[in-house]
This record gives sequence, structure tokens and C-alpha cells, in this order.
Amino acid sequence: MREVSILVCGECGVGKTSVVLRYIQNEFVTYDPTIMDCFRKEDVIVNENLLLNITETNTDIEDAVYMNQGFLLIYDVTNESSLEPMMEVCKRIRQVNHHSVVLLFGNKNDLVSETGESSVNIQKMSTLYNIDTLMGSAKNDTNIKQCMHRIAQQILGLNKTIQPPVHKKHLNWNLFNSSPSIDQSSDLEMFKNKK
Ligand SMILES: Nc1nc2c(ncn2[C@@H]2O[C@H](COP(=O)(O)OP(=O)(O)OP(=O)(O)O)[C@@H](O)[C@H]2O)c(=O)[nH]1
Ligand SMILES: [Mg+2]
Repeated sequence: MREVSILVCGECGVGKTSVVLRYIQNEFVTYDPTIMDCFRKEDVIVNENLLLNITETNTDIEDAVYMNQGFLLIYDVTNESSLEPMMEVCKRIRQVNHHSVVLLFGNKNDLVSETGESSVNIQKMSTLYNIDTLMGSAKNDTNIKQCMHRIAQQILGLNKTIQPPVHKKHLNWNLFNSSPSIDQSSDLEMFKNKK
């Protein structure tokens, strides 16, 4: 049986354990704060039995970035400040491997009324770092299985929608800083032109 390894990262309390336990055992449970925890689940993905090794961490990803094929970065849609640290994680992942699979997941969308478009920052992050994005809820079981399956499929190369990043220089661009440096101005133009 083929195996895939997925690292789940995010700030404290964004719902990492809740997302993983919803996927592993289809439960929404109260769980203690986690430093690191590992889970395994066999699943059928595109007609193939697959073993998913899922590691949750809220510590430094430095070593883990070399040991995993896929990354599920979770932020809390009700807490904008939980998104910014994921930029740094994206940067680090892309410095190590341009081709690893990254999905940014906005959790707790059961708490927000609007279900529409993701924010401009998320769209920019997606383009700059070539990452997939999804929103959902561990509580309501919205898009939980889908996000794990999307990562696994992309790792296996079954889903060709994510292409390797083209714009290497984007790695230095700080989306949360309104004044990008001069050598990154062409990136800004690119986004202006896209509007
Ligand atoms: N409303 C709502 N609450 C959620 C959701 N997911 C998690 N929570 C709540 O958010 C809190 C934190 O959830 P955890 O899953 O423990 O978060 P975590 O990221 O694993 O936290 P640490 O392990 O401390 O880093 C808990 O009270 C959960 O019940 C969700 O989709 N909707
Ligand atoms: Mg946890």
C-alpha cells in the first residue's frame, strides 16, 4: 500500500486537532492543546487504498519540512492574525521544495455568515506560493475529507491542477506589508493588472 505523509500546521487553537480527528474518526471532540501528535488512517482515494500519516504540530517546522510530502496549513477564519504566520510557513516550505503539496485551509467557517470569496491576501498567497486553498469547518464536517483527499491526490500526482511555482522571486514578497521593495514591484504590477 502506498503511503503519504502530511504535516498539519497552524497557530494554537485554529482547530488542527479538530480537523484531523474529524477526518480520522468523524468526531468533533474537545481535545487538549497539542505540541505534536501523529495519526494514521487508511482511506480509499481514487480507487486506491492509501495510508495517510498525519502529523500535527504547532512547533517549529524546520525538520518536519524535509520529512513530509504534503502540508495542511490551517488558519481560523474568525481570526485574521492566525493567517499571517502561515506566510512564513509557506515561504519555508517553498525554500526547501518547490513541488511539495500545500493546502491552506480556513477552518471554523461555521462561525461566519458569508460563505463567498476568500480574502485578497489568501488569493495572493495562493498565487505567490502556488498553493491550494479551501474553507470549511471541523465542527460541521465541511470540506474536511475533501482537503485531505485533495492533498493526497496531489501528492500522488493524480490531480494535475497545481503546477510547480514559476515566480521564484515572489518568496520575498511580504503580503502583509503594504510597501513591497523595489525589486518586487513587478509582482505588485502583476496583481494590479489582474484586477
Ligand atoms: N466553531 C468551531 N469551533 C472549532 C472548529 N474547529 C475547532 N474548534 C474549536 O476551537 C478550539 C481549538 O480546537 P483544537 O482542535 O484543539 O485546536 P488546535 O489547533 O489543535 O490547538 P492546539 O493543539 O492548542 O494548537 C476548540 O474549542 C474547538 O472546539 C470549527 O470548525 N468550528
Ligand atoms: Mg491540537
